[in-house]
Amino acid sequence: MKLFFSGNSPYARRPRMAIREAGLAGKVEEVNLADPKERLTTLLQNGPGAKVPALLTDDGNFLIESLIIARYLDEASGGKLYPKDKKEREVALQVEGVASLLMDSLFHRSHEKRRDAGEQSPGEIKKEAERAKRAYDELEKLLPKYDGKVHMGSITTVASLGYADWRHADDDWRNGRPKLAAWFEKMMQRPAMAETKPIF
Ligand SMILES: N[C@@H](CCC(=O)N[C@@H](CS)C(=O)NCC(=O)O)C(=O)O
Repeated sequence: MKLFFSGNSPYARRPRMAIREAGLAGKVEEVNLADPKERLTTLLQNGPGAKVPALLTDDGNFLIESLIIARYLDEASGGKLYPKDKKEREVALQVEGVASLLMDSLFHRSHEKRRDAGEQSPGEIKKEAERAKRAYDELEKLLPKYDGKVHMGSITTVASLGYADWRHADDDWRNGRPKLAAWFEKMMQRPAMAETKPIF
């Protein structure tokens, strides 16, 4: 398998951490499409999206969308990325949903903030900032349910919070959320998280 990614993409970091945590590192070649031109050409040769991450399977199928790729990697690893227990699996999905919501919201706001001043929508920026705040609060509240677990819920949470540190440092998400802050520092000790940390 080949995983196409680019530097600090939080969407690509999600499968990159998953590959390491699921013991698939020897089976997946990671291809860093650092050059924007090369990235566009390579991705468009294989599909319509031109976004990372994308996974080329051993059978030659080109999978896009990080949630689909996570599902595929879970199957490829014999189910290492979600708990087997039904109740715990539900919690993993609940956390993954909130962390995905946060990632989309942070990403959208970051793009909006980088548009020319005349093109920005202050209303959109405010709406997404409020949504992100609610998601940070929910991840703090849910923490007792996923503390100490490594699954796609906790992996996606690390990807989203790491992206917040890079693009939305002003959110100061640790402030008032001490359990989430301590949990994040602990998770960052894991090789899968440390090796894929955004560089900024
Ligand atoms: N919904 C997609 C989002 C992926 C995405 O937006 N990736 C960004 C990098 S973080 C990208 O490749 N953007 C290129 C573009 O918008 O042309 C997923 O979950 O994989």
